[in-house]
Amino acid sequence: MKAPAKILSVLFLSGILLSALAVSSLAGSSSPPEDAAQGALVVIRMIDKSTAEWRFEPENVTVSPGDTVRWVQDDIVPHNVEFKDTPKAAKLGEAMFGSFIITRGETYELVIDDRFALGEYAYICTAHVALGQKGVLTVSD
Ligand SMILES: [Cu+2]
Repeated sequence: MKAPAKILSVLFLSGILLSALAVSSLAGSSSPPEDAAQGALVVIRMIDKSTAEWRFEPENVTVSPGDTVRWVQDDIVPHNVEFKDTPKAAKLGEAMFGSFIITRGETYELVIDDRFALGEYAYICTAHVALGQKGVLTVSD
C-alpha cells in the first residue's frame, strides 16, 4: 500500500509543477478567462515540416479584436512566438517575446485585446526563423 501512495503523491506533485509551468507560459496573456470566451479561437500549429523546416501552420491568419490566438506545440523541439514588426500603435509589452513551449500539446495564447492595434504583426520563432518558421497575424475589424 505504501508504494502506490508514494507514486500517487509524485504524480500529484508533478501535476502541480506542470500547472505552474502552464500558467507561467501564459504570462503573455493577462486578460481574465471570461474575456477570452467572447471572441473566436484561432489555432496555429507549430510543426516540424521536414528535417530542416519548421513552420507555423497556417502561416497567415486574420483575427478580430476579442479573438484568442492559440499556438499549439505539435513538435518535439521548443518553439516560441516573438513579434518582429508591429503597427506603431500596438503596445504588446511582454507579449513581444513569448516564452518557449516544449511539450507536444502545450499551448501559448494571446487575447487580441487593447494591446493590439489594427494592422499586420510579423512574428517568428526565435530559434527557427532561419529555417523558415515565421508568420503574420493580421488584426482586422
Ligand atoms: Cu521553432
